[in-house]
Amino acid sequence: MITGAGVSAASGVPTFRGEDGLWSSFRVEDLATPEAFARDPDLVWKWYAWRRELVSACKPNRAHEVLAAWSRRRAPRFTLITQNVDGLHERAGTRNLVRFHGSLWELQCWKGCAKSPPRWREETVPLRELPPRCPHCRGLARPGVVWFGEPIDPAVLEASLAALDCDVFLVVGTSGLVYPAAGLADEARLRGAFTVEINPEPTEAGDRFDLSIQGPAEEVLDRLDARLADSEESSSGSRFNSSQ
Ligand code: BJW
Repeated sequence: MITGAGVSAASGVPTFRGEDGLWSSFRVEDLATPEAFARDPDLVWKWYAWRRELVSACKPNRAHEVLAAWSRRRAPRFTLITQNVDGLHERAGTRNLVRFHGSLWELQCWKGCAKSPPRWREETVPLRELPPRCPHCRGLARPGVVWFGEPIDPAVLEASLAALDCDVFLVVGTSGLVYPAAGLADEARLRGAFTVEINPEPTEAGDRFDLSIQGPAEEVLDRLDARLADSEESSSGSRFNSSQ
């Protein structure tokens, strides 16, 4: 399955597109491209520092909780590919998580110096220095996220493609406009998965899914979880009865 910003909307994390989305107040080209960072790292870091503070005050909602519970016990080959960088799936305890667009809570050396690891965790809020520095070369550090025009980490892409060989592929809370993430559901369907979209609004990708469930993720997933629990209960009940 894949999730997008809509999964965190009920936690108070703004989505990107739409009326109240981040891109209605900020220009992508000024903030979420390597060119923007090269031009004005202070501005880009102010925006990321603000988002880190905002997210650190948010908690996982029912959608994160249900998916975390499924990852722990319900589906044997469960993989959650998330486009979200907020860390709320991790905080809910999700297993087998693939972070497609990186994390707000990781940094990288902007120059990719030989001594620094590709990414390191930095969860201090507020950051001790702004813009933060690479601890190895003292050059600029950058947020460990994937900006427009940047490739997806090959290991992340490989893990994501492996997860597409599945029976059911859920697409939850994403506008499906950003590639290559948006193409994953199509590929899963080509490989034989039943694809299901969960979103309160119709999306451009909507007619490419086998089923679209219109509603907020935190409500739809809660209802699905309750249904699955009911059907598990009745099937274990019938097994018990038949062996009497
Ligand atoms: C609810 C809800 C509730 C509300 N419950 N739902 C043409 C074709 C193919 C590709 C391209 C193309 N033209 C340009 C490209 C490339 C570009 C791209 O896709 N652009 C499109 C905009 C056209 N892609 C890239 O650049 C990617 N890289 C790439 O292609 O590399 C190629 C390459 C190869 C080799 C060398 C070099 C390059 C990288 C994309 C990176 C995206 N990065 C961002 C920022 C991450 C960091 C950060 O957060 O700061 O990722 S942009 C932003 O969009 C973020 C998100 O992960 C991503 C997707 O957004 P998402 O999650 O779908 O959010 P929204 O806001 O769009 O939608 C929210 C949805 O929730 C809505 O539908 C609501 O209705 C719903 N919702 N409440 C459920 N309660």
